[in-house]
Amino acid sequence: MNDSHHTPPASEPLDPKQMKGYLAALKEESIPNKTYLEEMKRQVEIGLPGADSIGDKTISTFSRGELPHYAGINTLLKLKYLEDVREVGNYDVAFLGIPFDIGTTYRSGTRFGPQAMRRISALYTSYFYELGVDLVENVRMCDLGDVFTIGNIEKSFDQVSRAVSHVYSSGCFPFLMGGDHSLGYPNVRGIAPHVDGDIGIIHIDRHIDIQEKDMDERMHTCPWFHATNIPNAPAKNLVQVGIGGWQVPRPGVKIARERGTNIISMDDVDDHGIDKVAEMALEMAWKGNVKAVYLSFDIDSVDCGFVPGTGWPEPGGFLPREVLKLLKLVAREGICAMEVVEVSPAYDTSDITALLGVRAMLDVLATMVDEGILPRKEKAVSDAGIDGWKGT
Ligand SMILES: [Mn+2]
Repeated sequence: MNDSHHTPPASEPLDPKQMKGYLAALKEESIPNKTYLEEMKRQVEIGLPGADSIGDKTISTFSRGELPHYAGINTLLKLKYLEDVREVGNYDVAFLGIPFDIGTTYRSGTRFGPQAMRRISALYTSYFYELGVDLVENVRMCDLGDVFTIGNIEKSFDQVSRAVSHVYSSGCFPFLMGGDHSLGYPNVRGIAPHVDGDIGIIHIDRHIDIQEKDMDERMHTCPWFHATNIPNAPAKNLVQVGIGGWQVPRPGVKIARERGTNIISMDDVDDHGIDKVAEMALEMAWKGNVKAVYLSFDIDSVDCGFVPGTGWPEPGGFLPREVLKLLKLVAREGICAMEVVEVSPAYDTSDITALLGVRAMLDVLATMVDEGILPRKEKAVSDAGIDGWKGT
């Protein structure tokens, strides 16, 4: 018999009972549904019992909750709209819109990003299959509405830092829905003064976003120059992942080099894979006296074929599945806040860009719930509250 033609030994057959898909189905049984049942009851109370001809008695006459997914008024995940922001400390997690796009340098429209994410979030439930987490059973969440931004970059930055500072110092975890990427600066400025130590930044993007000014203003090409001027946000703890292509301005590259930020390009991701890159990014972001890591997710870090709804689309970025994995690996170590920026619905197709923005936030949230990081056990260190950011 000719050895070169022998059939290789069959690999071990996979055990269906050890597949993650099967194990996740088992885990579902152990998730409580107390909040869900209470909520169904409440909906029938306030929405009135349904018509006699309807057999399912959880159906109300007026739609007042998750169902039908095509009905209702869309806050994020149809969560409670928290009108009185003074109550935000009663919640573990707040989704806050920042409708701001005058920092854009090409296509505008990200001021409608928060609305687009809220609208498409209606098709999600609060249960995440893979992790076996049902958010409503574990964390108190609200939609805090939007920051009042105006047609002036610097004054809007002040409004944004004030709002973010208020949410963060209340002990509530902020998900910040942009808006353009210039928001990275006022967002970090609202949080950094409340951190007892340094703050690291993991910045996922195709663009380097660290020049001082662009067309004489602090545009969306500039957030990290100004954020890393904050005394406890050192550039050595800024990690920029996914950078590359033809839209990386040389003035920004010069600053990144001078300040010694950590740059992991898409080629590096290709060479080393998501797990290794996540490990490196976490190590660099948390190095030294860092007590909190801020996560900045620019939707345009994903290949433009998946995210048409953005201002500076660039081919060759992450696949959605890759970036979701990266985000979850970062979230597993705990972050202090997350922003999703550059969703621009006017250029979107079937809401897919906004949908990925929502997905990114919810995957990060579910991961932190699964890890026991949320609900947060302690409030921010500084009680300085809404004007705490003025300390820097
Ligand atoms: Mn970008």
